[in-house]
Amino acid sequence: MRHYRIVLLPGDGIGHDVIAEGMKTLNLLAELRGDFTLETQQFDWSCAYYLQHGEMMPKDALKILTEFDAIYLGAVGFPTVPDHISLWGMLLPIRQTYDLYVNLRPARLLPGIQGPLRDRGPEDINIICVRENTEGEYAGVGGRTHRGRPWEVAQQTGVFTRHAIERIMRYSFELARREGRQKVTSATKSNAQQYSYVLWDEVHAQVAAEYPDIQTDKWHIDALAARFVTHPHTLDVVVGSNLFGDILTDLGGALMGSLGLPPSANLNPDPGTRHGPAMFEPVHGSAPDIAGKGIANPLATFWAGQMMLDYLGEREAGQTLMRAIETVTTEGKVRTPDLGGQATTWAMGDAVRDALTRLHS
Ligand code: GGG
Repeated sequence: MRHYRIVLLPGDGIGHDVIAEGMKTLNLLAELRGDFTLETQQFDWSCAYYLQHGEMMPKDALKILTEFDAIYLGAVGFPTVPDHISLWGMLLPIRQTYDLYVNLRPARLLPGIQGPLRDRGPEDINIICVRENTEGEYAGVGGRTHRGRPWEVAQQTGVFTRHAIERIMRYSFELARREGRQKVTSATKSNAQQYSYVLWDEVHAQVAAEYPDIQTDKWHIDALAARFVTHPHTLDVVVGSNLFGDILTDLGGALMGSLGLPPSANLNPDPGTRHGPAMFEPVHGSAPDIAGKGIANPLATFWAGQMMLDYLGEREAGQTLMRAIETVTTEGKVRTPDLGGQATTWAMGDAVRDALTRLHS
C-alpha cells in the first residue's frame, strides 16, 4: 500500500470550504481504489493567524513543510491584512524557498460548460500555461523611501536571469513533447522592456532551436491577451513570466467559464534541485465576498488534487478524478452560482464523489 503525507493549508476565505471538500474527495478515491492512503496534517496559517501572531506562518514553517510529500493549499488573502503582507508572508516564500519554478496552469474548457466566447467549444480552448514562478516581476527586489513626502519614491525591480528563463523554456518544450502538443508560444514585451524581455526572447530562441519538432512563436503580452479571446484555438502551450503568467491564467479562467475551475501546480521537476514539496492550489483567491456562504465552486481544488495525484505518481487515480469532474460538468445537473446554478459547495462535492463511486462500480 502506497502512503503519502499531505499538508493542508486552507488559508483564508473560501479556502476552508474547498480544501475540506477536496480532501473528502481524494480520501474517497483512495478508499475506492485501496492501493494508496493519504495522511494529512492541517495548519491554520492565514490572515487570521497573522492578526493573532503578527506573522502569516511560524518561523519554522518552511522547515515543517519539508516533512511532507505535497502541499494542498486553498487561498491566501483577506481584507483584514494588506494583500502584499499575506502574499509575501506565505505563498511566495513557499514557491521561492523550495524553488518551485514551474507554475502549471491549464486553461481548458470542460465539457458541458458554456464559456463566454460564442461558437468556441472544448476543442478550441485547451491551453497549458507555464508560468515562471520564482523571479521576474515577483522577485521582491525594490524599496520605498521618503515615505509620506511629496517626493516619495517606490521602485520594484524585475529580475530575469538566463538560468531561470532557460529552465522554464526547456520545461515548456519538454512538456509539449511529452503531452503531444504542437506549439510553444512565448509571452513577451521586448519592445518596451528592452533589457529583461530581450534576454527572455534570446533565450526562448536558443532553447526553441533544440526542439525542431515543436513549433514556436512569440507575441507581445497585449496582443497575446487579445489572442486568448480571438484565436484561443491557435494556442497550445503558452510560457510567460511570473506576472504575465498570472494575468493570462485569470483570463484563461474567464474563458473556461469561471475562475472556480482552473487549477495550479507549483513544481520543481528536477529532483536534484528540489528543496521542498510541490504545492497544489486553485488559481482563484479567497473570494471574501462569498466566504462563509457555502457556494464556492470546489472543482478547481479537485482538479488541483488531480495534479497532485499525478505528481505523487498516482496518475491513474488522477485520471479517474478528472473523469468524475467531467462527468459532473457534462451532466450539468449540479452547478454552483459561478456556473449559473444554485448548488452549494457540498452539493458539488457530493456530485463528484457520486460520479467517482459510479466510475468504480
Ligand atoms: N489559490 C491561491 C491564492 O490565494 N491565490 C491568490 C493570489 O493572489 N495569488 C497570487 C499569485 O498566484 O501570484
